[in-house]
Amino acid sequence: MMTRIFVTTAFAINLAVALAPVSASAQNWDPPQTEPVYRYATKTPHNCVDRAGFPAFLAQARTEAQRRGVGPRGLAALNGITFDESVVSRDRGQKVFTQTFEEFSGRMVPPRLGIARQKMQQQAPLLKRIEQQFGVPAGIIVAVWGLETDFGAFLGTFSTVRSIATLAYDCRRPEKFRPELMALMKIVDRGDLDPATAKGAWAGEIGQTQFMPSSFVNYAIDYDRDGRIDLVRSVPDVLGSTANFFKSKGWQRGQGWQPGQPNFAVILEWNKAEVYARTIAYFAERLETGR
Ligand SMILES: [Ca+2]
Repeated sequence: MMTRIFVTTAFAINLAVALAPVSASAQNWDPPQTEPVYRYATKTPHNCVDRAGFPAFLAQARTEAQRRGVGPRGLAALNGITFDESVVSRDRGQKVFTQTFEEFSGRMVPPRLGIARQKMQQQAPLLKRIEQQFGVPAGIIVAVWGLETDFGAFLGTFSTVRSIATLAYDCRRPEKFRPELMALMKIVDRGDLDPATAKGAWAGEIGQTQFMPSSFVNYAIDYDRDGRIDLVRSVPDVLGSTANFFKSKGWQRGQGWQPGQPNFAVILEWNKAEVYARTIAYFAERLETGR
């Protein structure tokens, strides 16, 4: 959902806080009440935290997680984790998104339409059940699935635990990623993610529709009822969880989702970049109308 190229907030806002003091020692492990304004990626020094302090930070994170009820399996997720410089490089390299809707949708949608239509057919019974239960049209779910990971084909190669731990320690967005680290340890603890094999995008998104750990905890569901939530391998869990996210964020059954219609605001909850949200809406419309 929080697709890597869209993580930065608006250019003007970022510039305004480019000189804000760095508070790498912030100790808040709870999600911020309001969306923080982050330091502008390319203006934040790469080496703004002391790498030597990373093991102590991990120890602190374990203590905090234990205090929150995370058991041995979750705590062990941080064993042997090292700071990932390549994650910081990716973070600092984030450019402000400048493509227009026409450019972006033109690049993303036509090459995926054929396989998306196949997926609509292959998964028709599941998608129908999801639409009945959650009120979210199949086209929306399949559009998101295609845009995020090409229907599960490309999940990414970064260690999820290492990425999240690195960003939680780094100076730019600790207020976002420390709560994500707590959520991730919880997911591992309950057996829904294997830390040794969990791989994904550089910013720690999980599974076929790229849930951040906090969204995983709040919205992911065991839709195939096998006793665990698997957003990496179980298509029913992936699609059901994605629909549950949209429903939980206020999706109105039977209402439109184009800009200006009630459900467009819900698509923006998935990704607040307007061009991306409009592309989901457009892709879904193509799939729903068959045109
Ligand atoms: Ca399951």
